[in-house]
Amino acid sequence: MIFKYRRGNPIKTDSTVMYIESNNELDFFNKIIKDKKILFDIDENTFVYGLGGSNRGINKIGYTYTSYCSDDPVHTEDKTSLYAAQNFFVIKNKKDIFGIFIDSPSKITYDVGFTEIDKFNIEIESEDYDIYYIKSKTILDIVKEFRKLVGRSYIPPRWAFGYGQSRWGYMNEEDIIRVYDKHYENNIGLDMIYLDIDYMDNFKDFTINKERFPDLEKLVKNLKNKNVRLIPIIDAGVKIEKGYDVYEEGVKKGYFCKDEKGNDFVGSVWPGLVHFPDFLNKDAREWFGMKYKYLIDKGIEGFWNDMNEPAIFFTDRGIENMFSKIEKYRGKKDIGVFDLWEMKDSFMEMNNSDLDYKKMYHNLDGNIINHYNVHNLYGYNMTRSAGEMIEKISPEERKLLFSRASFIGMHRYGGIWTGDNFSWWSHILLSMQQMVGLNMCGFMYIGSDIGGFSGNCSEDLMMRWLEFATFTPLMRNHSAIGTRNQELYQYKNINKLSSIIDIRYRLLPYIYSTFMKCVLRDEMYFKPLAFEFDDEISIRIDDQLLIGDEIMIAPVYKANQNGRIVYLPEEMKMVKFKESNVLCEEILEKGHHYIKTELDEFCIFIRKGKKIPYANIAKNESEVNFDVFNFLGYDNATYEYYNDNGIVREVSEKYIKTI
Ligand code: MIG
Repeated sequence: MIFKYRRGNPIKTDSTVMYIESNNELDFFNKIIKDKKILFDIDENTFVYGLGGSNRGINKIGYTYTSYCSDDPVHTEDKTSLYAAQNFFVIKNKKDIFGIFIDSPSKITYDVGFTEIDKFNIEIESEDYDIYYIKSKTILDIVKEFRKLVGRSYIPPRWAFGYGQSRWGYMNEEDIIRVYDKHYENNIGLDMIYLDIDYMDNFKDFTINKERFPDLEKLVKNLKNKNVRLIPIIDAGVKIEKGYDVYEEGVKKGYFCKDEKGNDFVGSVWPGLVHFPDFLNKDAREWFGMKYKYLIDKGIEGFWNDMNEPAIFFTDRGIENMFSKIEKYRGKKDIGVFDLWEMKDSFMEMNNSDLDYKKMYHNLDGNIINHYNVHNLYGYNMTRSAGEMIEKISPEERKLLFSRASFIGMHRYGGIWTGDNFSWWSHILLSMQQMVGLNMCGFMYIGSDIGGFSGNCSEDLMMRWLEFATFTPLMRNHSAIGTRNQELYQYKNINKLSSIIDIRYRLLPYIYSTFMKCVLRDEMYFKPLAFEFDDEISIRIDDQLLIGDEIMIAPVYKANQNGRIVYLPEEMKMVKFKESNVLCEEILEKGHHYIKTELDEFCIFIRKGKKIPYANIAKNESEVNFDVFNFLGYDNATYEYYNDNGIVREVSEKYIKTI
């Protein structure tokens, strides 16, 4: 059952696809809502799950989170906002279980037992919002009802479940060809190579640097013949440059965000000075989305949308403010530490500043709206713009699309990656935990930069990271310019690394089939044990995940380990992989086990009475045999197998066969 409470006149977000009549008289709402505040009592038996890809653990209790899409590349434990704003969560305690979805683009703060250990306080900045209260028997049923409310999740082409290699700093055609050749020579599976901002001409969207990529179309074709796709990045900001068509059209048609004087708002990002397309304006959305055709016409079949919080490095205002603060210190001999801090702050305050966001305006259905109030809708609508138009351009075939910033609603148009993580062991765990909240909020095609974006990745970290990422729908190795090269062939034990990729391809029929069933039926791909088992141990486990209905994983995510303790909530069959093959299988009883896994070994645990498809080794998706394979797991089990041609947009039960 879904109930809705409406306060005032909320800005429309298009997050939901179902109309629900509001019922403000409901007792439940009157108990929890006080103006702009919502309050729940919590105790040591309360669990709060959800809030998308927010920071920290699977159970959100113990910290505060702010929904405010933020370009923050340092995901330490103290951070309250990352790139996304996803306002759905489930509360479970001994007496009750329900879901809450706050449909509002406003900044929203969740204080989950942080300030007061027994209170979960929510504060919505805006006066106007919708709140949905979802009541059902289990967490999974609540998630299902919620997902019906917000609509079916985006599905990429099947090849996008292959392995992808990315790095900021592949400068030209030669670099890309080298990446391909090295994977080929070293027998490393590969489906995608990503183009970061360097392929563009001066960081201008929908342009190609002709010196670096003299014939992109040919490069795309050659790689496609080898079953590898090139996936370019698109940034939100449009360079201000006379003669550049995207800029000139946008200005002429009035499709850019405005400043308070009604001029096109100016910020600075990679291309230098830019305007920001007004993605809240439907016409601007159509216009920008159609620009992707330029690259699609060159054979491109997928994109990643970046910088769409939107990130702003600085504006005139920030620069002015900085000079006005530091000017007075010029020539002064006795600068104190507070002075120094003021100077420093005036620099630090420049990027992604609310003071700038508050000077930006949108045109939403003819209403002029301050950006600050709809900030969380920006990245969502950039990806919606691309998703809607790509579907027009290619109605029959799915294309790959994922984004950095997001909001619920965007899950219908694209996937996401979790942004700029670090080459830290703790970020394997963070990534595992983020997957759960994201799935709850409808984001199914998800993954994190494997090996870590910032910092330098060691071979053992890469190995363990891959072992987890073998199971994430988006499996992409990505890193920042200036960091240690972390393509798998850069390390000593290339074979050990590539054999993990081999397992990914052997499991592809399972991973894809599970993904498709979850999208079709509004189920979760990644689940914590607590969503299916209610024993006292299972409900506290936050470093093991169930996948679909058949398996559990318990990745090693710490340095210098040759195994870990794994909890089995019921009897399961452990299958250990090594050197591209099954090393051993063993039925294990319910309870704790120390599972030994050397660096190049990892396990799945198949649930009692289940089996999963297991294909031959392939080096890319097109080599995978989706019709003929073996099984892993329990004899006499059956499996519901989803198998289509990997590209049709239609999703249907008819593609499922019990085998
Ligand atoms: O300011 O395009 O998160 O994946 O490599 C950094 C360069 C801009 C941030 C993205 C990252 C990408 C990088 N971008």
